[in-house]
Amino acid sequence: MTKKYLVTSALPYINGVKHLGNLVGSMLPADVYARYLRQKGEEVLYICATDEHGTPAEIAAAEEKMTPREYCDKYHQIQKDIYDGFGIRFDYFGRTSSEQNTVLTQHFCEKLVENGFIEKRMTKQVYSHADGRFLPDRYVEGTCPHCGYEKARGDQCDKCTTLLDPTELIHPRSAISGSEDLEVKESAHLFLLLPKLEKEVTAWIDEKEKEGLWPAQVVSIARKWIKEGLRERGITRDLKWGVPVNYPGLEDKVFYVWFDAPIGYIAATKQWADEDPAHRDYMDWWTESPETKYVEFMAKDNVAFHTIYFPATLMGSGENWKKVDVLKGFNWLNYYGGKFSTSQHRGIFADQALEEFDADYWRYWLMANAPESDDVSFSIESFVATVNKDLNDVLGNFINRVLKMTAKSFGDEVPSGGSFGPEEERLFQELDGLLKNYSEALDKLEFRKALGFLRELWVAGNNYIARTEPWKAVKEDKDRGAVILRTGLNLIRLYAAVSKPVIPGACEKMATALNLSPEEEAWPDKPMKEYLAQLPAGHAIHNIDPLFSKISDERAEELKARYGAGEEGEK
Ligand code: B3M
Ligand code: ZN
Repeated sequence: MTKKYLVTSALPYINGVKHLGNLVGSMLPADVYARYLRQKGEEVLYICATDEHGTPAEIAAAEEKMTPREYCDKYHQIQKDIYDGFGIRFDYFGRTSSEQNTVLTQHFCEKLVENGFIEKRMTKQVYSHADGRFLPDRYVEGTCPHCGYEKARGDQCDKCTTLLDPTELIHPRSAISGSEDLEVKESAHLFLLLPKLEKEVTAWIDEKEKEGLWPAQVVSIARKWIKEGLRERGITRDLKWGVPVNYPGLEDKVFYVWFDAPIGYIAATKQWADEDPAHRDYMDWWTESPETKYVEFMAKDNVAFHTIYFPATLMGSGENWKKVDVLKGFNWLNYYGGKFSTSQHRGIFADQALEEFDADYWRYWLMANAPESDDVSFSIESFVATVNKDLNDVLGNFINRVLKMTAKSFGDEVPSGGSFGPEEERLFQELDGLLKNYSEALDKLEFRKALGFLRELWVAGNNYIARTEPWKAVKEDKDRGAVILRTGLNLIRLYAAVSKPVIPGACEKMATALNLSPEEEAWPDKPMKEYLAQLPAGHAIHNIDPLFSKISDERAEELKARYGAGEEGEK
C-alpha cells in the first residue's frame, strides 16, 4: 500500500531562463500534484534540481566570460527565484554539480563496471587546435556529403535529415571558433552495454504496462526504443566540466550529462537529507518498496531516458533502487502554432510572464490547456479570454459579490439564522459529484479534465447565487438571506481549498478574507452538506480587494506586439 509519494520533475538545463512550454511539461504539473497530495495529508517529497553539466553549459559560460561553476551558481539562483515566483514548492531544489551527485554517479559507474555492464572502447573524436578541445558532434559543422548543404552539423544534416558522423563532413570546421584546424584523434571512452540489460528492462516495462500506470504514449515510446534494439551508449565525454570519470586512465574525462542527470534526482534527495541528517534519510525514499509511489513528470523527448536508460543504470547496479511507478509525459506547448524557441527567443519566458501578471493567471491557463493527449498552441487571445472569463467573471466575481453582500447586510462576520432548504440540498448534491470527479482526475493526473471540473465547481456556486438571489432575500426574509450568504462564504472556503493546487496565490487571499487556519484549507473529506456548514455563524471575516482583474483589449494588443504574436516560427 502506498504510504508516501516521491515526486520529481525533469531537471531544467542550467543555461538560460525557461519558457512557458518548459514549465507546463514538467515543474508546474508536478507542483499541482504535490500540493494536492499534501493537502490530502499524504507524505510527499517533491525533488527537482538544475541540470548543470554538458557542452551547452560550458559554451554558455564562455559566452558570458565566466567559469562554468560561476555561470551555474548564477543561473541556479536565477532559476530558483523564478520557480519561487511561480509558486513551485519543491521540497528541495538541488544541483547536479553537487558533491552528492559526484559521489553517487561514480558509485553507479563502479557498480556497473563490477557487474560487467560497462566497457572501455577506443573512439574517433574531432579535436580543434584553435579551441584547445575536443568538439562534440554538434560543434563540428561542414558540408553534407549527401546533399551538399554547407551548414550540416556533426550529428545530422538539417537539410536532408541524414544522420552523420562528424568525420564524414566535407570541409569540417569548429562551430565555436570557425577554425578549420581540426584533427581526428583516438580517444578512449566508457560504454554502457545496454544490450546486456535489455531483457531485464523489457520485463520491467511489460510489468509497468500491465499495471497501467503509464499513459499509452509513454509505453509506446519505450516500446519503440526496445523494438529498434538497444545499443551500447557512450557515457563519457572529452570535456572538463562534469562529473570526473573514476576509471583508470580516463580520469581527465567527465561523464556524459545524460548519465549523471537522472542520478541527480537521488543526489538532490541526498542534498535535502544532508541538511537535517538526524531526521532525514534519502534511502527511505530511494529503496524499492511498494510503500513508496514514485511519480515522474516530463516532456515526451525525455521519456526514453526515464523508461530505458535510467532504469537500466539502476538495474545494472545490482542494488535495490526505487524505479518509477507512474510516469506522466507531456506533448509540446507551441507558440502560435510554431515552436517556443530559446535560441530565437520566440514565445513568452518565465521571467517575462511574472513581470506581466501574477503566477496564478499563467498557472491556470497552462494547467487548463496542458498538452496531454496532443500538442497545444498558446496564444495571447486564448490566454486573455480564459483569464477574463474563468478567473475574473466566474471565480473572482463570485467571491467579490458574496463578500460585499455579506458586509453590507451583516457586517464583518458569518451571518446567523435560518437553516438549509431544497436549493442548498441541490447545491450539495451537485458539488459532491463534481468534487469526486475532480479528485479522481487529479489522482489520475488528467489535468485538463481536472481543471474542467474545478471550473464547474465555481460555476455551481455562481448558479446557486443566481437562483437564490440573496440581494432580494436579505430584504424580504433576513434569515433566508443569512443562509444563502453563509453558504456562499462556506463556498469560498471550499474554493480556497480545492483551487489551491492550481492557483495558490489567490487561495491565500481567500483564506485571509475568511480567517482560515491552515487545517481549514485541507482537502475536503466530508459530504458537502457537512463541509459547507463548518464555517460557523459569528466567525470573523473581512473584505479583500478583487482577486483578479480583467485584461483589457488595449493591454492584450500591447502584449501581442511585445511578444511577437502571430509571427511565423519554425514548425
Ligand atoms: N535537462 C532535458 C530537459 O530539460 C534535461 C532533463 C533531465 S532529466 C534527468 O528537457
Ligand atoms: Zn544533407
